[in-house]
Amino acid sequence: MKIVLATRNRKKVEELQRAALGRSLELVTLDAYPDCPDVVEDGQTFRENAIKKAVAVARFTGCAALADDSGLEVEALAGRPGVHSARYARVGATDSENVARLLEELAGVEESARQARFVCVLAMAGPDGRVEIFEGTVSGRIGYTVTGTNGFGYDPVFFPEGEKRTFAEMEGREKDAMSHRGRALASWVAALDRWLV
Ligand code: ITT
Repeated sequence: MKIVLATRNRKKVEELQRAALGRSLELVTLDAYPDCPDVVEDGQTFRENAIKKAVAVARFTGCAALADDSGLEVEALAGRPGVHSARYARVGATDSENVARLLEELAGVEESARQARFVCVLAMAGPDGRVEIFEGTVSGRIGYTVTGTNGFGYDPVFFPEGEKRTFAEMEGREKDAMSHRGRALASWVAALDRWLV
């Protein structure tokens, strides 16, 4: 079965591809569709944005499409950056700019108040307009400094609950086993039978 990965984030692509390893799926990236228009992510929720991205790509390509909308919700910031995680510091921000802004906003916030969670919403859309949603979350806390070089985004400041290492200090597979995306992808894999034609 051919599925187009409806994301321009290469690190997400790596994580999505790992979940599909060993399964008879042909995962294609948007590199194969250079004219596919960018989707404006103006939804108020991860779910809205994920559906918008998946449906647009399925329509454009005529294939099933899998989109991922995800982000970090920090308790002390009333759930921010949330759906704005990718553009927290500014539109087009780099990961380090976003992380720097987060650490600045949390300066002086004590350890017990640094709880956060990552959320991942996957939307699978068919060219016929059918959509299915899969969600995953992981709780943890935000550290005080950047630690580790693996992963992407806020990984170097996120300690999953019960762990002494950030996601950026873990190998990809270790992160997958406990991450928001890993959990959403496990439900997606379990539902794939429903999509096979
Ligand atoms: P696409 O929309 O093209 O998929 P994007 O990076 O813009 O790519 P989002 O709008 O879903 O994707 O924003 C997700 C942001 O949330 C991402 O850029 C990171 O800053 C953060 N994020 C999501 N998952 C993460 C993870 O596993 N580790 C660290 N940060 C993550």
